[in-house]
Formats: sequence, C-alpha cells, structure tokens
Amino acid sequence: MSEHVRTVCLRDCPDACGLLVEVEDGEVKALRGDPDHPVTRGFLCRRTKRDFPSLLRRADRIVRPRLRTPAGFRDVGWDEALDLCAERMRATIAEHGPEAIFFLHSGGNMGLVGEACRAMFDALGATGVRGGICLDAGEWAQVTDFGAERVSDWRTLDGAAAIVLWGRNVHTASPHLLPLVRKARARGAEVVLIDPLPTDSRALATRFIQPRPGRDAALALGVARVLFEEGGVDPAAGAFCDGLDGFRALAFRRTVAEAAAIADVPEEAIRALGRLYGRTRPVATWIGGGLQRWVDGAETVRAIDGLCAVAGHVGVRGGGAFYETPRRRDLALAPGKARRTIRNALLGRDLAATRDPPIRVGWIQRANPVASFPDSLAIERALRSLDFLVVVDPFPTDTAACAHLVLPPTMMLEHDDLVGSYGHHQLGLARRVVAPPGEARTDLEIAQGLGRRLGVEEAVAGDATQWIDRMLAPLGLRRESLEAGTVGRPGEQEVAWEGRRFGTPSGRANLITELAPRWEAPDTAAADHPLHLLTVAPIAWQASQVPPEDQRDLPAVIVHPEAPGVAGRADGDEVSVRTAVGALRARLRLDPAMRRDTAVMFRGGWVRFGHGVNALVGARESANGGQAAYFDERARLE
Ligand SMILES: Nc1nc2c(c(=O)[nH]1)N[C@H]1C(S)=C(S)[C@@H](COP(=O)(O)OP(=O)(O)OC[C@H]3O[C@@H](n4cnc5c(=O)[nH]c(N)nc54)[C@H](O)[C@@H]3O)O[C@H]1N2
Ligand SMILES: Nc1nc2c(c(=O)[nH]1)N[C@H]1C(S)=C(S)[C@@H](COP(=O)(O)OP(=O)(O)OC[C@H]3O[C@@H](n4cnc5c(=O)[nH]c(N)nc54)[C@H](O)[C@@H]3O)O[C@H]1N2
Ligand code: SF4
Ligand SMILES: [Mo]
Repeated sequence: MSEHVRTVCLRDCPDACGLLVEVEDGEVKALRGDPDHPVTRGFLCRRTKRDFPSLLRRADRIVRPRLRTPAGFRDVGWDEALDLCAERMRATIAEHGPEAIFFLHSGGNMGLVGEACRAMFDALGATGVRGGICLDAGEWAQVTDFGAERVSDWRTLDGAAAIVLWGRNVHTASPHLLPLVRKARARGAEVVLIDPLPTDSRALATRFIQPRPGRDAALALGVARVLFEEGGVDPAAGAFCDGLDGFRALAFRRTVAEAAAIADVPEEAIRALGRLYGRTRPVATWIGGGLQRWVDGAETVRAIDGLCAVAGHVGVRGGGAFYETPRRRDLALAPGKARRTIRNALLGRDLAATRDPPIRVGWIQRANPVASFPDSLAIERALRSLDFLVVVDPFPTDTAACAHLVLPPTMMLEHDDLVGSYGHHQLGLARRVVAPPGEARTDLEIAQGLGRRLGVEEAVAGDATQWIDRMLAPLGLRRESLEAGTVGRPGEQEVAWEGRRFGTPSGRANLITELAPRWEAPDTAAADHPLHLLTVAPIAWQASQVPPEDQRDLPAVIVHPEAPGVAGRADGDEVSVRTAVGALRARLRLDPAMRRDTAVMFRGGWVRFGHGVNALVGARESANGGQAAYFDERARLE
C-alpha cells in the first residue's frame, strides 16, 4: 500500500517547492511537484525528483556517530560521542574561554528548526561567522537601495512587457521561473539574457548579451545614460528616488561607447537595452547571484537596481528588480548573537590567524566548507590543525574527513521543520515522511544532546512542533495552518514596494552615486592568467551533494576553441587549470559559444576526487556585504 504525503523541499534553492511524496513500505517511492503550490505547479527539478531518494539511501551514508582513532574511524554510541564533545568543549572553555570554540552552519538543509544549534553556541559564547558565501553582496545592495529585500509575487510576471534575466541562469538555479518566462514570451514579451556564459537559458531569450565577466556595472550605467539622453527616465523619478542627480552624473562619467568597451559588448546592444528599459513598460529584471560574487558585486547590483528604479519599473505590477527575499522575516527565531565572528569568505585565513583566544575546537553543521568555500585547501589545513573538530553531516565529505568526530543527522523527508523561501512568499511545513536510517538524529536533537551536557539546554528546549509554533506566532499562524499546504506570508505585498514607497528612512529609493571600479586599475593578472574563471552551479546536483560515481572522470573545463592556451589541443584532452592559488587537472571541453576570455567549471565537486574547484579560487571579500568573491579569479591552461 502506498500513501501520499504533502511536504516541502528543504534544499538550498529559491523555489522552495511543495512536494508530494509517495511512500511505500516506509521507503520513498517517488517525488512529485505539488500541483496546488503556486510556484511549484506540479513539477520538480531533476536533482530532487530523480536523485534525492537515492541520496537518502546511498551506501556511504553515515548512520552512526564515528570517532577518529589512530587506526581510522570507528562507530561509537551517541552518549560516548556527546560526552566526549562536552568534555573537549569544557576543557577548551576552561583553558581559553568559549570564543575558542568555533561554530559554522550553512545551507545543507534550509529547515529553520534545524538551525537550533546556532542558539546553543550563541548561549555558550562561541565564535560564529559573518558575511556570506551565497548572496550577501546583493543583499547588502538591495537593503541599501530599497531599505530591505523584497520580491513581488512571481505570478505578477503575467503583467511584464519584458523580462531581463541579468546573470540569472533560470534553467539551473530557479527552474520554476521557466514556465512563467516562456508564457511571457509566447504573448510577445521581450526576454533578454545578460550572461558571460552561453547558458541553456539562451533558448528562452529573444536577445542575448554576453558581456565580459565582472563588468555589469558599466553596462548598467551605460544603459542608464541612454535613458537619461533619450527621455526614458520616469518623469516622477525625482519624487521617489534620492540621489537622482548623483546617479545621472555617475552614468555620464562614461560615454555609451566607453561603457560598451569596458563591458565588451556592441554599443548598439547598450542603446537597444536603453530603449527597452525606457520605452517598454513594465520591465521585470531578475538579478542573479553570479554577478555579485565579485569584489565589486554589491556595486554591480546597486547599478542595476538604480537603472530599474529610475526607469520606473520598481513598485509597479509586472516590473521589479527581483533578487531575493529574507526567508526568516518576521519569524520568532531563537534569540542570541555570536559574541565574536570570523569571516565566512576568508575562513581558512581567519581560522588559522585568529588570536585572543585562538580557535581550538570547531563544530560544523550542514556545511561542507572544504569543497564549497574559497581557498578550500587553506580551510582544510586550518581544520586539521584544530584540537577537536565535530562535523554533523550525513556523508563522508571532504570536511568530515578532517573531523575527529562525525555525527549523523537526519535529512529532508526524515524530520519535521519549517521553511521560508528566499525566492517567493510561501512558508511551508516539512514533514517526517520516512524513518531515518540507523541512529541518525535530527539537527535539533543533536543540539539538545550537547546543550544538556554543557548547561545551555534552555537555549534549545522544546520539540520541533513547539519550535515551529513559536517561530510562526508573530505572523498569527500555527503549525496546523500550514498542514494543508504552504501559505503566503501574511501581510506580504503582492507587488514589492507598491506605489514606490520604499523601506528606506526617506521612503525613496537610494540610488548609487559613487563607484570606484577596480577595472579602472591596471589589469596586472591578465598577462599570467588570461581567462576569467567562473565556477558555477551544475544543473544535476545541489551544491556539494555530488555522489562519488559522478566524479570518476576529471572535472570539465569549458572554453572557446580559440581561447588562450587551447592551441594544439583537442576536445577531451587533459589540461591543467592554474590560478594564483592552485592547480587542478581537468578535461578540456571546447564550445564556440563561450567568450574567448572565460573558462567555466562546475562547483560542488570534492577535493578527494580531484574535483575541488575551490582549491583554485582565492579567498577575497566583496567591498560591501562580506560576500565571497568567487568569480574574481583568473586562470590559465597548461
Ligand atoms: N566556486 C564556487 N563555490 C561556491 C559557489 C560558487 O558560485 N562558486 N556558490 C556558493 C553557494 S551560493 C553556496 S550556498 C555554497 C553551498 O555550499 P554548502 O553550504 O557546503 O552546501 P551543500 O553542499 O548543499 O551542503 C553542505 C552539507 O550539508 C549536508 N547536509 C544535507 N542535509 C543535511 C541535514 O539535514 N543536516 C545536516 N547537518 N547536514 C546536511 C550535505 O551532505 C553537505 O555535505 O557553495 C558556495 N560555493
Ligand atoms: N541545480 C542547482 N540549482 C541550484 C544550486 C545548485 O547547486 N544546483 N544552488 C542554489 C543556490 S546555493 C543558490 S544561491 C541559487 C542561486 O544560484 P546562483 O549560482 O547564484 O545562480 P544564478 O543566479 O543563476 O547565477 C549564476 C549565473 O551568474 C552568471 N555570472 C557570473 N558572473 C557574472 C557576471 O559578471 N555578469 C553576469 N551578467 N553574469 C554573471 C554565471 O554565468 C551564471 O550563469 O541557486 C540554487 N539553485
Ligand atoms: S531543489 Fe529547488 S527546484 Fe528542486 S525540488 Fe527543491 S525547491 Fe524545487
Ligand atoms: Mo547559495
């Protein structure tokens, strides 16, 4: 007998789908998209629909606590494991103070209850992290420009006269936009894709602009200049924007031809985009995460925000500058704040260099920094030099390989939780649909087990149901209200910033008026490392949750057949990709649709299989927002 259970997807993805799970004999038989979910509308991506059930039952799944011994890892009971953790932490606190304990949590699972460990470590006084590896520069930009991050209901796209996918690879990163964009195009809307990479999203586009990576601010300001010159600025812009004169002056610092040269696109492409933004109403712009993974990333998003605002597309139905929306907004999260923080983007360096006290013990949960964070080999070295490292992960990842103790958590479909999307407005309830394998425990139970032993159990008290009710209370919702399906956040505006009333102190959009782009400095990297190295998300896998069998061959590096370093080599040849921080063997793939100055590799692979692309990526932070500037990396082929 099979039954069908309604739940939500907890993977790190803006779509936050509604799932219908078919369960038979206690096993997940099939996953389907919830037809009643307003964004999911009955379909799922492949990485979850096809591959997630097998991930749950993978042979290498860790199902019991594992302790490192001189002879290798051995299974231990939970009591022994947690007693040992508590003993090591107490000893560290006694010798150095609680800040010598470091705590890291990332996006392996987006369930909010499972973040309980954060409250426990905050109560303890441990060191946390600041800045981010994901979308933080763009977050900083949108908060600066509009006072907060907001997106309109995706269904308002039915009113868009044009859609600009600015650095957003819809196919890979948010597939539930696809039907909306296709529908808009079918009724005659223009669809523009702006991406240095010839992604699959090209098939959606009526126009494709392929700029030099990292130069989108120049492109946006060139378009803004065309708007000012040709009367495309909203006549009321002065009433709903602060800094209009300064933004105009910034746009006029370069001619359109100069902007085109900086972005390496035809001048006519900028002029045509200026006419689109100036004459077509409304335009919905979807800003991708990729273009903010640069040192100038926040300024790039600000320039695009400014362009969308002055043209009058923000705050109207069918338009908008869509980026993300805070997934935890208005929920009563456990109180607490890390007493000290180190930088996510410079994790390896900060782990090793922090003093008074130094970091001696680490706890890593729902994160695989050795595969996923920049300069990953420096992180690996720093983790291996700790006195004691605990990693809570269902798989023997590169990070788990550095641990003294690995604790097995339940995964999505194995525990109850609450999720808020960072792409749209729905809040959903995740359910325990199947029993976890072996002795896996929920992230909440693991935090509670340690909290009890360290005298901070208050910070993590209550079962998942109580946590969910408490978090929902400020919204006037209870867990039961979400049982029949996801619900839209109460009070959320269907049209973000409707009526052009923004969340800034003045209530007006705050336009960027200063920009000191690094591209104006001499390009010293170019001679040695002529290629921009973009390490982007693969369509087939979620971040670093990549099974070993998919990492048997060398990782691919895709370049133009006439890119520097290709001469004399053929598709399929082995090459070495070298950057200022490392080198990796790779399989050459030639694609004439690539720019000649750009190479692409896929993120997520593991160091131990020779797929750890972040061994090639230097650690640097964006000038604003503390974002890891992964894409500000140069490479050469050898
Ligand atoms: N070069 C390069 N690197 C990047 C990026 C890039 O563009 N380029 N993008 C970055 C971005 S946007 C992100 S968000 C990060 C993602 O990188 P990570 O934050 O490392 O995310 P994942 O690999 O999805 O998950 C981390 C771990 O959580 C584990 N996990 C899964 N479910 C659970 C659970 O329920 N409980 C616990 N405790 N663990 C679980 C998984 O097995 C995995 O090992 O990667 C970043 N890395
Ligand atoms: N299949 C799959 N889907 C995922 C993930 C995954 O691992 N696999 N990860 C999820 C995560 S963690 C996140 S944060 C979200 C968002 O994931 P993101 O990685 O933020 O995805 P995009 O928003 O599509 O941004 C990536 C695009 O930015 C482009 N780009 C890079 N640099 C530039 C530039 O300088 N200019 C312009 N115009 N474009 C540039 C890249 O070429 C790429 O096409 O997606 C989620 N979706
Ligand atoms: S990973 Fe994203 S697209 Fe795939 S099922 Fe989950 S929420 Fe939906
Ligand atoms: Mo992310």
